[in-house]
Amino acid sequence: LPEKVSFSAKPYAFTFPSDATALVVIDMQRDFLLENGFGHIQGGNLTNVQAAIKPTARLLEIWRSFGLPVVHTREGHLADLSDCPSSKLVRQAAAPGNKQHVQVIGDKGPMGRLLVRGEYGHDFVDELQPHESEFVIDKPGKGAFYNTRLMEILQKNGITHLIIGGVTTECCVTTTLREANDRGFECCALTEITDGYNPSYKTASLDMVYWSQGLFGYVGSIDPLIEALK
Ligand code: TIU
Repeated sequence: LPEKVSFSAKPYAFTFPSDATALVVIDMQRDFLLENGFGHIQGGNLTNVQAAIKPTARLLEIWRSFGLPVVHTREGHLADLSDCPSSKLVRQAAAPGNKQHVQVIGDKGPMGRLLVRGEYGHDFVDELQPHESEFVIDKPGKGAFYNTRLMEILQKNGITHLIIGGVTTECCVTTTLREANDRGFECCALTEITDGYNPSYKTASLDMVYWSQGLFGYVGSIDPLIEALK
């Protein structure tokens, strides 16, 4: 690969150093993507988030073929929930009379205890399992920098630029992108490899990233990136 790779994006081309850029895949876990997972139980529509799996696998395959770094994040909590603030637990408690929203973090679902580390539902979907050499960040919050070693790992590996995907756009993806931007990383989200539970939230979230000459970063597409990597 050339020292610098550039591809068209909004608000203008994203240029990244090929030796200092990581692909960050946020929370592609069964609990957010599959039926009877945490997101589904919360009322999330799975159609769009599931559509992000294939393009993510495609980009990962190409990214890996160049030996470039990959970070996978996983949202979840310790078995005793001591790392889950009450604000997060309470928010997701069932409202009286609300049949849809009946289970909270730590409750037992068909894929194990919801968002609890080590449970089947907490792990990545089969198509997007990390490789041995890749980084896995277990995070208790929406943002991947809060209470994790992500900053240390990126710095240690000389990473300055991030290509970002995952679920959900409106929640953990853009929270992480905003955290990264505050910490000095140049960030580009890719439309096809991120999605959420509400199409209008995805659009608004990504629009907010790049408006005002790239307020938080860039938004691009996988095809121009893949073309630029050839
Ligand atoms: N609730 C929701 O939309 N998402 C999360 O809680 N986590 C992530 O976005 N990964």
